Amino acid sequence: MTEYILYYYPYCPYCRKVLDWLVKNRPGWEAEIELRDATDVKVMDELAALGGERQVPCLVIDGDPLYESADIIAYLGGLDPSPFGGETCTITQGG
Ligand SMILES: N[C@@H](CCC(=O)N[C@@H](CS)C(=O)NCC(=O)O)C(=O)O
Repeated sequence: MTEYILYYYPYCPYCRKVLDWLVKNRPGWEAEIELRDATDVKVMDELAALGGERQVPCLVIDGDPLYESADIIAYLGGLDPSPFGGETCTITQGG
């Protein structure tokens, strides 16, 4: 099972692009992707330690960071939609 965490800023246009894509294309995504708001400096520090860059959006896939909104959407678009709303992804808590 794959764990997904999306680091984002609420008002970042690149983050909105990813979130809007999810809303449109992956019903049920909220249950599968944990959101972490990086406007909290502790969360951004966590992302920087994990991924090496202080930039959002960043999708962390089983601990591996994927930066760049276009790359994130391309990655998500290549996934079989069935895990979203299905039962093959971990539902993470917190954030
Ligand atoms: N090319 C990137 C641009 C992302 C970007 O510029 N993100 C800004 C927020 S809108 C950022 O993380 N800035 C660093 C900061 O605020 O510390 C993408 O498409 O994801």
